[in-house]
Amino acid sequence: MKIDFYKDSMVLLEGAIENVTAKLNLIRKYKIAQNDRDPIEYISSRIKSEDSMKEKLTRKGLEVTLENALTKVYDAVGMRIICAYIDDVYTIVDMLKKYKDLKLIKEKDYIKNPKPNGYRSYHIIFELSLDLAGETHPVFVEIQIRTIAMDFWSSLEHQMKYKKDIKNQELIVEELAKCASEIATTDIKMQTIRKMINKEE
Ligand code: 0O2
Repeated sequence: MKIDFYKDSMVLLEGAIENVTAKLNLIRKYKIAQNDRDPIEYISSRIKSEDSMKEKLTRKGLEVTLENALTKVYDAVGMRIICAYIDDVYTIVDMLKKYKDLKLIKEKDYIKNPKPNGYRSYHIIFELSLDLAGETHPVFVEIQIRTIAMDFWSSLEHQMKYKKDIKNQELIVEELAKCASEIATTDIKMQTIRKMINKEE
């Protein structure tokens, strides 16, 4: 039997995405109004699928309940913000942290501290309080912020998770690690060139 994890909470999960998207659009407009660059290339969002949520709760040894899905796991709502440059990633992080109604729960800087496989991204989890029908509901939102190049790498690397019996897995892991490091170097070079062109700093 398929369990409807989210039930009536779907409206809150969708509301959280709309709320954070509105904040991000405001940041973009503010930066442009300041004669600065738009720091965001694009935003994507998803509500974790029921199957994926069920698998995650089970993997974490938690009972498969709506309560646990919404309070013990923080990525029922996931958002991804893709930036052109590394400094844009940190601009977004700083600006999001200024919102008083976003409570910082957890953050991980996998750009300064990449994972051993080469994964780079900034992860941040906020708790947002949404008022609905006279009640206040906490909703967690997991936000991943990274560059276009880091996202390109991450999409290909993520495919390995779902492919069984890959031939030459060791070689692929090694090659991906090399690509991650080349991408990191290129991201820094591109940012330096942009600063030179625009005579920044
Ligand atoms: P999916 O299918 O993308 O949703 P958590 O597992 O979230 O409870 P953890 O380990 O603290 O706890 O989370 P972390 O490190 O912040 O990673 C959460 C998400 O980041 C993952 O979600 C992936 O989307 C992404 N991620 C983390 N590490 C890697 C990596 O090495 N490669 C790629 N491609 N993505 C990564 P899920 O739920 O694991 O998967």
